[in-house]
Amino acid sequence: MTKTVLITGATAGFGKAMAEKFAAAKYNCIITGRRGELLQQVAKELKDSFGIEALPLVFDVQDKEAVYAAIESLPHEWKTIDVLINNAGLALGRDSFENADLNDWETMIDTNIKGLLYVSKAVAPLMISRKQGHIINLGSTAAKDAYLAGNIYCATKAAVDMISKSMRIDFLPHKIKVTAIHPGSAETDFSTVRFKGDEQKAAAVYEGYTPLYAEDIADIAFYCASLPAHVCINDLVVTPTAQANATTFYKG
Ligand code: NDP
Ligand code: 8X3
Repeated sequence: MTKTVLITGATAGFGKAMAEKFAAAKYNCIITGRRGELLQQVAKELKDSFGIEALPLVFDVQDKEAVYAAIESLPHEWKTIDVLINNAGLALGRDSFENADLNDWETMIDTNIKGLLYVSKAVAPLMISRKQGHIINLGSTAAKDAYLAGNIYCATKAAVDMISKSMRIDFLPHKIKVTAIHPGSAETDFSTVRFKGDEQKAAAVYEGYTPLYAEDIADIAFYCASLPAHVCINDLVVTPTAQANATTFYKG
């Protein structure tokens, strides 16, 4: 039977690569993001390239009502979501605690924590009623260790780590798998967003070593989702070979 994956933040980066990976394996894809035109374009590419069904849903994960309205509006045949990938997220700024912008902090908290909770709360009943499902949350090496001027981004990802652990316990009776994937440095739009469009600063993050690419994370997410029903990867940390943990790199 055809399976369905819902991927948040599929207009770029990991989310787009994951949509392509799952579509290539003939999953039907519900893809979300705020940039409607881009999302429509991704949906068209998925349908044209892989011959699957793709449903674009435009909403901001920070907007609780919009999240619920979008999930409730799903046509019946799209409600059998086998895999939910909570990927939408961002870092804003790289400033020390005393200099950081409160608005940046609030956006990261509202997106990375509250957005993930809204989507999960809206989708979980659909999985619970079927007694099956898999939720994959995107954490980060920043969840495992704080780094200089990473403060609230690290805190939001540590929250994703703990939310994943608690989901795994609470969803046990419902046979829902929960996997947290924690990537290290990956070259996507992430740093351009973090540095608010400063491409030079963004490019400098990836200089002197080979970072991860979006396709690496897509392969890993697909592998986690493809294991037999009795096997669940709980927590997976993946870094470039040149990165040992959140703070230690070998460059040059
Ligand atoms: P990108 O910036 O390339 O992509 C982020 C995606 O999230 C976009 O599709 C964007 O879509 C979506 N998004 C952001 N904010 C919102 C929002 N408020 N509502 C809906 N969608 C939103 O980044 P990555 O692919 O690198 O990041 C994906 C996830 O992986 C994030 O959670 C990030 O924290 C995490 N991560 C990234 C790492 C990296 O080094 N790149 C490493 C570890 C974790 P749109 O703008 O259209 O809304
Ligand atoms: C993104 C990777 O190292 O910028 O989560 O925190 S890092």
